[in-house]
This record gives sequence, structure tokens and C-alpha cells, in this order.
Amino acid sequence: MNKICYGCGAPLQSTDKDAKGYVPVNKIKDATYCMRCFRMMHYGEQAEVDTPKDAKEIIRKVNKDNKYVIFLVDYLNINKYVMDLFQSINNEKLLVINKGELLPDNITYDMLKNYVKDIYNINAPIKVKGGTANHGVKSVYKYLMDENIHETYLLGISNSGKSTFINDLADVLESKINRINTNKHANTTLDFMRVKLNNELTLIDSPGFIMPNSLNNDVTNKDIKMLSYNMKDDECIQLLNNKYFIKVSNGTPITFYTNYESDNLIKKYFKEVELSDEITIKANHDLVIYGIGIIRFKNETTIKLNIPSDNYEIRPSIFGGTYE
Ligand SMILES: Nc1nc2c(ncn2[C@@H]2O[C@H](COP(=O)(O)OP(=O)(O)OP(=O)(O)O)[C@@H](O)[C@H]2O)c(=O)[nH]1
Ligand SMILES: [Mg+2]
Repeated sequence: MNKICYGCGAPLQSTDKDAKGYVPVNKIKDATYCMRCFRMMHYGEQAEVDTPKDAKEIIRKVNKDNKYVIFLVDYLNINKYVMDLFQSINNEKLLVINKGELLPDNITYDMLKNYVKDIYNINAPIKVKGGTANHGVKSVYKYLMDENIHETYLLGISNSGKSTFINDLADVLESKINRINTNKHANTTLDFMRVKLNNELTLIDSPGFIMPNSLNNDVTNKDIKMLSYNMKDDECIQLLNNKYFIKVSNGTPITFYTNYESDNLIKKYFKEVELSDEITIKANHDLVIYGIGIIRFKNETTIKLNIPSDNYEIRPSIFGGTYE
């Protein structure tokens, strides 16, 4: 059987330098990690992007296998595309909303669970995992043990924290595994990887899905902030270095929830811009811009924008109102 890289799950090989799992021929006998993972983990080098795995292909494979699935998602990536993927998993499953510690204080874990259940019709159990180490992974571990689950897939979009989850749980259980490679850039894990943590639990890490309609696949693991902008008539918000614009017709203030700030991903733009698409957002609804953040509208508002409609969705607001 081929040896695999414990960092990314790719089979180790010495024939193709540009393919995944490469290790020079003189090192392969003793290698634990491929060259890419070794360099990422020791020198902080950024992962070169490998072909992203097709989400539907991964789910097809998992659906054929009757194992339990833990599906991880971080708060800003809860959206229709990702929840549809979750719903398409036929196996017994658990939704874990990860990075809960980054949420604004006014969103409690119970609120978030009820909200996701209602808006996306989720019948499977949902847990919110707050942060790394003890208080995060321990409660999921306890849940699995109570439910008598001893082997589970970890699925989810890239950067949702699947591999970090395994490393953190290994620390809590004091299990001596080789550390899995984790990174803030997308596409770190490249293949399925079985990791036996103890006699009670084996986790199967997986390559993350890439959301085709996301405007940005990197993450920042900073707290989600509230950015408030007072908009004048001739001003708008620009996204991704002036690629997209959003203009509020009646000069209403804009509240953006995001973990990005300035650095040209989100910024106020002080010039008049012609925008052709116009949408009306009902009172107490959120505009969710995939990969960027959420704008909350307290009152009914008409906005102009040039973001393609498959890059955003509008849904009842989680901020204030019913779910508080
Ligand atoms: N703040 C915070 N950051 C986290 C948490 N879990 C993971 N991260 C960070 O999220 C980023 C992605 O983590 P990974 O574990 O590599 O994510 P992944 O889902 O395995 O990603 P792929 O292998 O690309 O599919 C890293 O920068 C982690 O440090 C968490 O609970 N809280
Ligand atoms: Mg990973």
C-alpha cells in the first residue's frame, strides 16, 4: 500500500515534482510529509493551489459509504449553497458551526442554531463549536460518544477548520498523531485521510469544497466586526478593489458584518458610480455576499449594485428581531 502524507492525505510519490504528494526519491523511505506540506509547516510557505475537488463528487463518494458525517461550516459561510450541500448528504450527520468564538456578542449559540434550522430547514442536529482546544472540540467528542459514533467523516468547505478540529481533539485526548497541515489559505487537505485518535474514535479528514460562487476563498480568523457607514447620496461601498459597488438609494446607513476591514476588500467609495441592477430588501433582512460578509437592513431599502445575483442571497436577519 502507498504511504500517504500525514499533512494533506496525498499518496507520497517521487515521480512528478508538480503533482501532489511529491518527495525527493532519496527521502521517500523515511518521509512522513510531502514536500509541499513540509515547506508550509516549517517555512510558512503558501500552498500552491491544487485542482479544487468537486463538492458533488466528494458527497457522492461519502453517500455510497454509510458512515456518519460531521459537516463543518464557519458562520460567514452559512448560505444556501453550503446548506444545500449539507442537505444532499444522505448519511446520519451533524452540522457543526465552527469558529463560534468569532461571533458578535449579540448572537448567542442557541439563537444561531435556531436561525439556521429555520432558514435552511435543517432537521439534523446542530452544534456550535466555540474556538479551539478544550471548550471547542470536547463537547463534539462527548456528543459522538453519547451517540455511540466511533467513526466519522469530516466534510465542509475549505478553511472551515476540519483539520484543525482533528489536531485540537488529538491534543485534548492526548493522542500522539502526526499533526495535520492547516492553513488560512484554501485547499490545504488534498485527499481523504483516516486518523485514529483512540480506540473509541476514528476521524476521516477530507479535501474542502471550494464554493464556486464565493467572491473570496481565503479567510481571516479575526472576530466578526460591525462596520458602520453613513452614506451620502453620491457615495457607495466598493468591494474587491473597485470591482463591485453597492449604493443605498436613500442615503441610509449601512452596517456590514465581516471579519475583513479596509485592505480594499470592503471600503467606502466617494465618487458617483452608475449601477444598473436595483433590488429592494425588506425590513429586517440581511444581504449575504458570499465570501465577503453580511449587510443588515433594519428598514426596507432599495439598493443598486453590480454584483451578479448568484454571488449573494437575501434572508431574514439574524441581527435583532425574531431570533434574539
Ligand atoms: N478562530 C478560529 N480559527 C480556526 C478555528 N478552527 C480552524 N481555524 C483556522 O481556520 C483556518 C483553516 O483551518 P484548516 O483546519 O486548515 O481548515 P480545513 O477545513 O481543514 O481546510 P482545507 O484542508 O483547505 O479543506 C486556519 O487558519 C485555522 O487556524 C476555530 O475554531 N477558531
Ligand atoms: Mg484540511
